[in-house]
Amino acid sequence: MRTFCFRSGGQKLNTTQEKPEWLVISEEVRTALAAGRPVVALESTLIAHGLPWPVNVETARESETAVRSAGAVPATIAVLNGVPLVGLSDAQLEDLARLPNVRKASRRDLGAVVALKQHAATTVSATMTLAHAAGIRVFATGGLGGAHREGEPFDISADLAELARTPVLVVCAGAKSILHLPRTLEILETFGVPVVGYRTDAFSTFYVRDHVPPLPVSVRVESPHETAALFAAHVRMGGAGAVLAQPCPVDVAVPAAEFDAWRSEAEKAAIAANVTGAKVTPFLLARIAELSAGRTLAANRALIVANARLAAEVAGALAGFRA
Ligand code: PSU
Ligand code: MN
Repeated sequence: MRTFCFRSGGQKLNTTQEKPEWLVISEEVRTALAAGRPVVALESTLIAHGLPWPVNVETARESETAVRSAGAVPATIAVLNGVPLVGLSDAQLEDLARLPNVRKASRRDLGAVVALKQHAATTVSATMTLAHAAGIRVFATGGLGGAHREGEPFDISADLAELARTPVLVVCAGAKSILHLPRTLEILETFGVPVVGYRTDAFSTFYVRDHVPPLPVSVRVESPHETAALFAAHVRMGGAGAVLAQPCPVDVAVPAAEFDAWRSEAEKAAIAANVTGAKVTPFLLARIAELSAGRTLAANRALIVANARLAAEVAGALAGFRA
């Protein structure tokens, strides 16, 4: 059997068959992968922890629809009853959006939630791990995790470490504007992760489009085809993850000055409430959504869907770069 290998850190991705037996891939996703058709992974932490009901399930469904309209198959990823699933059904997606006590799992938690038969929403890091195991190369989310500004200085998202080791292209609106963005970019450079600006020279900063000063991307591309060529070359030469950063849709983006006031207020509230660890990001996002009277929620939703659409276009272009 002919196999196509994408090497990274000693890992080998076999994009024909032989999926690991511990992973459950939906029929539709399996068929698409076997036929070499484009598939886009979607994460579940933004459903369970990043957005409130019912915006969460609506956003998840809109993202899946956007992927399909652009000619790819969506594969929303989560762990239910200890089973890692690639390609949730609509009922599973709704369960995940409604369940109150779903664990937020990054890469380090995957073994635990499987062994203990728990439900878990997967962050960027855990979703990349499972997408890669399934043979999916493109993944869409809202904003990356990164280095936080306040609190514990070593609170640096596992998303960054995952990008260093797993060959998946993460399509996002850059990193969350609640983060220390220059530090986040420095860490990505240290880890050898290309930060690709989609039709922009400035790194995207989630809800905000006018970050001052503009932060540099490592390279700019103009099309899905250029993105696919870049990512294929990166992986062929032993690279792992890459970031494709697209700015938030202009009609819903929030001005930096307004955002900064909400952010610092939310940070103070997090410190006062002693919020640490994995709870920091969901807490800040929820508080900022309240302070902005829902404006950041609308922006978050729109940017997630826009990223899903772009990811589908890139996955289509990447289908032409197999070997
Ligand atoms: N994008 C969003 N909302 C989110 C996230 C991404 O629009 O809630 C999630 C992703 O799952 C990402 C996580 O991995 O936030 C980062 O969490 P932490 O800072 O704890 O690593
Ligand atoms: Mn963290």
